[in-house]
Amino acid sequence: MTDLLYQPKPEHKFTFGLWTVGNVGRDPFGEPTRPSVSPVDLVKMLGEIGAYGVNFHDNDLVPIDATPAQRSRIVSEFKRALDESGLVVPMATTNLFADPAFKDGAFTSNDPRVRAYALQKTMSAIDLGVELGARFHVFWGGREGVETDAAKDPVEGFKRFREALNFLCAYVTDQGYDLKFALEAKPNEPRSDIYLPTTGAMLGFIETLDHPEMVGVNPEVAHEHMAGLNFLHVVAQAWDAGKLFHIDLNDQNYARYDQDLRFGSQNPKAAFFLIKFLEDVGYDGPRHFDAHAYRTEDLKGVRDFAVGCMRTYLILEEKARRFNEDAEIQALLAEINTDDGSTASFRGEYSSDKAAALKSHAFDRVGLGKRGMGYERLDQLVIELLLGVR
Ligand code: GCO
Ligand code: MN
Ligand code: MN
Repeated sequence: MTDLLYQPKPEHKFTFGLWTVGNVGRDPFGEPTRPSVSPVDLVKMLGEIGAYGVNFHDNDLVPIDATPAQRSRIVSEFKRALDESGLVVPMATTNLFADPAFKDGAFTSNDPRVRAYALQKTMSAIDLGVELGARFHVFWGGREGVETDAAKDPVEGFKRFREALNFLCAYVTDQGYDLKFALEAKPNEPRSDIYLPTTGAMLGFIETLDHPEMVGVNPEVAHEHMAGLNFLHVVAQAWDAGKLFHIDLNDQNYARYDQDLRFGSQNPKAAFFLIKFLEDVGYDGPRHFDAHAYRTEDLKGVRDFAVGCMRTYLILEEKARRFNEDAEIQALLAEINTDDGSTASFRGEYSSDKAAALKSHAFDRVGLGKRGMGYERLDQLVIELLLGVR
């Protein structure tokens, strides 16, 4: 019964990257603990568990040194697998971090040949994504940063990144592609410091581009938690700016290395408010899980991990519905937001009369300070809802 209720289906728009369910369990201290699975088999598995789509970096699908003939064989096999499983490709991205050529960054590398190669590689990755139906291209600049500020002037870094994005926006327009860019911020890992470290920084940067309307953000839970931020607030700002093009869902202990934990497994309360927000505002983009199974898991554990991400989303969605329908919670919220009407004439547009009236209004400051807000009771109701006794 419960299983049927939280059964992931394509209509839920759950997506996974090839690199997430394909993660082999390598870490900086140890070799892979799982066999590598082909993109075709990963697609098959995702279809079986009810996912909607699959995303990839260019080289998750086509090896960096593949010949044109190999590329076309791989792409047609992949297309067949997509057709058979009913999966779509909503997003693609470029691997601009794995190859040693990118050790000093891609678009911001100090070597102009690397910067040109990064543009070339990204144009090809865009072509590949579009060929498979992608509507978004994500830019995660994992190596666009430094270990030492002696190496680069950050303003020069922003300028190079801006030039690259302007060039690529123009390329997309020139090709007639229906494609948008989503910038993904991360404060560190693999570089000591990555430029434009938060989604907020990206939102500011986007407005300096030639075509800001083509560019939005792809915020990731773990990345903002690594920066010590409240992810809901980050997402809300992106949404408010009309820039929430895509989202990377996972989980992360605030004070640790980049963990990529199963969605909702570390901070279920924060995950609840996030899902409540996405559902309340009507976000209709893909729900992409950018996480991976614990290194302790075999392939069965990878499947458990992927199903777990989706089930937790659906369970939290159900909790959000119950929050919205809970009479006690809603009455409390109404009470908290009560308006005695005494300040109505001060609201809205500025006028000098309004300003003068407001300046001379007598407020009961001491009385205002005495009011209890009732948030303890409200939050306890949320906790009881989440813990399943409500
Ligand atoms: C990370 C990032 C990546 C990106 C991916 C898509 O921490 O490694 O989250 O997984 O999301 O490269 O651009
Ligand atoms: Mn990440
Ligand atoms: Mn990510």
